[in-house]
Formats: sequence, structure tokens, C-alpha cells
Amino acid sequence: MARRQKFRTTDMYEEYEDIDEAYWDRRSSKPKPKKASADLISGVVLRSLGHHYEVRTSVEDEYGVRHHVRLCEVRGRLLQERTKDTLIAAGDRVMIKPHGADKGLIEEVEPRQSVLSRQQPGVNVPAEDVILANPDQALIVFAVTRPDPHLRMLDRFLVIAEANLLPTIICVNKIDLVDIDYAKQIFSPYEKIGYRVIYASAEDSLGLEELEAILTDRITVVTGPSGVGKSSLINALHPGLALDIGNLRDFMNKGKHTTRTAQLLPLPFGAWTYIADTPGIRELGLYDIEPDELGFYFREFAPYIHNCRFPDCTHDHEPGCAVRAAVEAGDIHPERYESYLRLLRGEEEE
Ligand SMILES: Nc1nc2c(ncn2[C@@H]2O[C@H](COP(=O)(O)OP(=O)(O)O)[C@@H](O)[C@H]2O)c(=O)[nH]1
Ligand SMILES: [Mg+2]
Ligand SMILES: [Zn+2]
Repeated sequence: MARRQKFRTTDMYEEYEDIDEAYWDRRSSKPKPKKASADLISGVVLRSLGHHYEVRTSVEDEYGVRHHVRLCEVRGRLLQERTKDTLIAAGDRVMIKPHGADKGLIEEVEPRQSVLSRQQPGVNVPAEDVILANPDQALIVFAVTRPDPHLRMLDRFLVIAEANLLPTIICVNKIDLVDIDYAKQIFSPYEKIGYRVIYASAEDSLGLEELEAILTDRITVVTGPSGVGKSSLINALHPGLALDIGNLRDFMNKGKHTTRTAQLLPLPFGAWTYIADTPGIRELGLYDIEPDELGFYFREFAPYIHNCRFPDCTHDHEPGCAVRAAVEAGDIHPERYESYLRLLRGEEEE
């Protein structure tokens, strides 16, 4: 039976030609290539479909970067090597051997730079608990009004993001509905403690350039409550894209009818721009955070924590607590401290 070999072409996708059996016999005695080569191309996993993966390949040449989505299986050897953590998740950077026009075989998985999981980083993460590989950042969207921002929920999300070492940008949408000073009054405490806040309006095309700039060439987890304008913002960035993005899951989805895994949606600016649609945030629980650890995820507590009298201070009732002293001195925002106490006591926010 004739085998096929890829050859270089300036066409949109790779072309194949039939070549003789002897070529493959010679070739198969050589060691397999480890990195990019004539027959391996790089790609990013968009989503998992059971035992198959949708991989978006990228081939760069003098005309720029061209993308193509292929349905891939995994090389058997890889299946045996990687048993502990999730073999392959959305966001993984892989090397594939293309097969035909739309298929391929995943040959290599690059080490992950970061991981979004249902458990704390550092502990052994069981296979089913990796939600997303290689997230660069999170964008959490709130509306300044309609619906009014729920800051306890924002604080809860920020803790989850800090615990996952995920930098977070806050986007405040619908600023066309209010005075900008009103929006800043609500969100500037977050700017003050070092979070980037982007004030935007999908309706009036405000803040879109800033949004596009921070999204470009990164994998961004986009989340936020329902109705705040997540879909509208993404669509405003690129009007032709209305398709899947309307389904971007909301912060509060409890995951009953949604899948437990993430998927990446490519955006058409930058060659490597993806937003990640992830399961509801409740699934990224706070369950594993110990009481004397929680304070580390409120970044403005950091300068004070080591001054508490007790090393395992929970900054609640303990005497000699430097965090509480900072709240009383006005150096830590009382509402943030209140959010902290509620999380410490395991109170749920609705
Ligand atoms: N006034 C105003 N309304 C907006 C803005 N962005 C979205 N909306 C409206 O808010 C509602 C919810 O938007 P949608 O994008 O579906 O929110 P999602 O649930 O977060 O995806 C829709 O009726 C939008 O038209 C905005 O910037 N200003
Ligand atoms: Mg939506
Ligand atoms: Zn303390």
C-alpha cells in the first residue's frame, strides 16, 4: 500500500503525495525526531473529545502564520508515559504528525507552564482535575450596573485565581450607563492593591483597544456573572465572531449540564490569541485552602502577615494581629477584610 509524505507548499494546508515503500523502510530505522521537523508541526489543543483532541496547528512562513484545525489521536507511547496527570488538556502545546487533510497524531506534549485545576497547585493533581493547561491570565468581567457588581463574588474569584497563580484583570463593562467617577469609586480599591482594571462598554465601544491589547497572543480565561456583557464584549472585539462565543459559560454555572473540561476559542488578532471557556467557577472550589493560608491570597495582606504575633494567625480573633490593625488604620479596605472573614468562615455567596 502506498504511504504518503508531506511536502512544502505555499497552499493553505499541507499537501500530500504518494511515495514508495522503500523510502519509509529506510526512514523507519532512523531515530524519531524530537522537535519540530519536516513532518511534525506544532499546535494547541482546543478541546478534548474523549479519546480525540481538536488541535489547531500553526505553520509559520514568509506569508505569516496559517492555522488549521485537525482531529488528533494520541501516540500510544505517550499514553503509557503520562499516567499521573491529565495526559492532554485544552491549552496543551503539542507536536503532531499530520495525517491526511484534517487528522493527525499527537507525538509530543510540551511541559506545561501553568495549570488551572480543581485542586491546589503543588499537590499531586489527579488526572481528571486539570481543567486547562497553560492559562496566561484571567479576565473577570463585571457590569458597573445592570446587574450591580457583586464584590464578594469578585473577591472570591480573586482568591481562586491567586491560589492558582493566575494573574487577573478586572473588566468593568457597561460604563455607558453611569458616570465614570461612579465606576472608579467602586473599583479603584482593586487598582490600588495592584489589579489592572479596564473600564469598558460593548455598547459604546469603550476600552476595546485596551482589551484587545491584553488578550493578544495569550490564553485568557474569561469569566464573570451572567448578563454582564461577556459575549457582547468579545463580539464587539470582532463582530464576525458571534458563533460559539455566545455560549461562553458564566461564573455562576453550577456545571450540571456543562462539561467538566475547558475549550479554547481562537480570536482573530495575534497568531496565538485564545480565550478559554471553562466550567463554572464553583467547580474550582476553595475547599483545599487552609484557614491560615487564606490570607496569602488577599494580596494587600502580604506586608502585614509576617507581623502577626502568631505564625498561624487567621487574622480573625487572635491578639496581636497585624492585618486587623491595618484594617483599623485604614490601610486595608474594610470590605475586602469582610470578604476575607466570610471566606474564612466558609460562607457561600449567592
Ligand atoms: N448598556 C449596555 N448594555 C450592554 C453592554 N454590554 C452588554 N450589554 C447588554 O447586557 C445584556 C447581557 O449581555 P451578554 O453579552 O449576553 O452578557 P453575558 O451573559 O455576560 O454574555 C444584553 O442585553 C446586552 O445587550 C454595554 O456595554 N452597555
Ligand atoms: Mg454570554
Ligand atoms: Zn493576623
